[in-house]
Amino acid sequence: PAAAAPSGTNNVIANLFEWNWPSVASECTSTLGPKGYGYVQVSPPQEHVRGNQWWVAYQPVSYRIESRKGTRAQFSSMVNTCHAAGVKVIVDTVINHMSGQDAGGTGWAGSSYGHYNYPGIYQSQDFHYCGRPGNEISNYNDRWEVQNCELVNLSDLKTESDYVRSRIAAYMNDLLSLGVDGFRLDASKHMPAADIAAIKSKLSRSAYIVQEVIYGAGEPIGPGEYTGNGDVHEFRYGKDLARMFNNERLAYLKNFGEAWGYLPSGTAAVFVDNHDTQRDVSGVLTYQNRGTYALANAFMLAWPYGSKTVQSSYTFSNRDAGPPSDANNKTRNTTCYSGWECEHRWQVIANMVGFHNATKGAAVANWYDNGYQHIAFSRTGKGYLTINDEDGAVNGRSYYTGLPAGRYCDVIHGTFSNGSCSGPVITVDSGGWFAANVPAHDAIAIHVGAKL
Ligand code: LM2
Ligand code: CA
Repeated sequence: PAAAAPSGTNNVIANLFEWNWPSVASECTSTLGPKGYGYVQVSPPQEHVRGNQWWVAYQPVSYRIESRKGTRAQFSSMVNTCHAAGVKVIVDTVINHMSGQDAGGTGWAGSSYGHYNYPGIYQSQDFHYCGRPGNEISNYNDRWEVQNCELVNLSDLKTESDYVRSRIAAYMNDLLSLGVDGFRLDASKHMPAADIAAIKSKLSRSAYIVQEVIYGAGEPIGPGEYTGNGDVHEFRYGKDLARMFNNERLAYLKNFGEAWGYLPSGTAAVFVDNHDTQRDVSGVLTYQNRGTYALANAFMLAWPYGSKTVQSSYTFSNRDAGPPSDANNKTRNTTCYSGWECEHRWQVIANMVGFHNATKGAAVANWYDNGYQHIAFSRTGKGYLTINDEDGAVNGRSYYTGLPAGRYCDVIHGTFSNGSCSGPVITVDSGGWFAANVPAHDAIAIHVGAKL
């Protein structure tokens, strides 16, 4: 398949959900680049309907790059700044549909629109009218309906038409001209894979593609049929990982990945949560789970399956609420930990990005589990992680790492920089063993990129 996992050694994606462009730019320089993130995923940049909710961004009214997140000039400058920091940019791209209000109105940047009328872009003949009640998708067991009816009333583009495909490709080519490196294709399940392939063939150059196809048991449209176009999100991953932490056993993670019926690792894109699952899927681990969430991300970043995205969020109690700084519908800068959760900066998560980069390509070896919530494994010759999610500490145990002898920074509890470690140091002996105590619901991680 034409799939391409994000390239480069540093290929963890940080999804800075709802961050404005100037804030993304400064985060690339201050944190994402230095911590080893290879990509930032940004919210949809096109003009959208007005409103305070986060989801206005998922209702395009034109393809002008003018939105609550910032202007075209700010977007362009952000891409350049991130590139200078060694961080590539993936854009959340909304191409299945336009807006959802029946009434129409004026968009964020002043464009007027109707439900099936976007002057100069699309007219009524460019949309599907599926003829089912309210033109709405209701039966996910009906392939045709899922791709030709409307998702929550959003006017559904005729992606089989060459004009529509060309118009979408023109938008994506405009983004490519500004230097973007990849696209998250929103609502991919609602477009036939062949339509996405046709749009992709009109792009001016190659780009990373990750398609959002939510797995649903027994549904006719599955994530596997999209892998010819690029990566596909493996939604089972975050749900199953949460279930292991919440109700079952970490010991079962021994063969986590393809053996669980998932997509092939090379085309799978995974996360603990994303902006939708953190709101709408019960049981999924999110920032609200604090330490457990950090451990789940540590596991994801240490375990070689799929390409990984770290979600970065803001606190919410109402699922529709926009981000804190945007309460007055203004574009203000993001300030971490003041309503913005900034999970990508949490010590455990940010340091495990370094673990991921240092262990890339090394096979899992030396798996250990106690049958329940205490697990450990190495990435051959490069790193070692043990997670103790038992309710009690595990004391006085030795761990076989197979790592070169030496002194390693425990990157769960400390940060390695300029050759020193701000936390505990783990000593691996000449036989490849270390001894340490692991508190309840805690972990130890060491790798060759953080060796003293
Ligand atoms: C996606 N992937 O396929 C996004 O990840 C998801 O966040 C989007 O839904 C959805 N598809 C459409 O792009 C969000 C949000 C919805 C919201 C839509 C459109 O989860 O709640 O729908 O964006 O903004 C809202 C209202 C809904 C209303 C609709 C149209 O909640 O009740 O439908 O607007 O006015 C009548
Ligand atoms: Ca569609």
